[in-house]
Amino acid sequence: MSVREIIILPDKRLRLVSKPVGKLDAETRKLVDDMFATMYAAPGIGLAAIQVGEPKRIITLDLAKKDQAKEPRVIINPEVLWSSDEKAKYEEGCLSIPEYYEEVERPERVKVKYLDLDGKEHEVEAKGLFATCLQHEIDHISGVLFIDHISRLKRDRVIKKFTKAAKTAKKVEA
Ligand code: K1U
Ligand code: ZN
Repeated sequence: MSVREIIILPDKRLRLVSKPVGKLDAETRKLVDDMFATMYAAPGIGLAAIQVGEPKRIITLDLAKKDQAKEPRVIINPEVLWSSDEKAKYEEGCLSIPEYYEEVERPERVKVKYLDLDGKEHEVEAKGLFATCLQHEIDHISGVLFIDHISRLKRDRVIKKFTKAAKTAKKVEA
């Protein structure tokens, strides 16, 4: 199991639409293991494969609290079957936009169909933080970031800040 590097805004790969996973083979299992290692090390409660540079429709989640046993979930090729009209607001963060948090409004509940690592199909109705996190990760595999759900002014400001930081880091490297 390896902790991989998480790609950071404004990396263009974050805007890719990830491809469905075909074979659930040893390579897929290794990627999922690495995603959990990366997510727990960050630490985070969710991760999409594209955040470690792999444009595949794979998500890992674990919403267990610090003092609770781990509850790892793997969500492959998710499809949103239904979203509630009722909305909920949650202050979101993103491992690809470190130390930036903003309130986002999304459907309060969603019904999602997905495959597990054995290729078994599941349907889950999520609410609360689970629904928020699931939608945030499904956005990632469609090239959408949580900052796309906030005002243009705030989004432009955060993109500018991270673009400047990336340029400075490149200069220091050279
Ligand atoms: O996809 C990601 O970038 C991971 C992100 C998921 C997420 C968080 C909050 C709302 C929606 C989606 C994170 O995990 S950010 C870190 C975080 O929220 C957290 C980290 C440790 C403990 C508890 C929360
Ligand atoms: Zn994110």
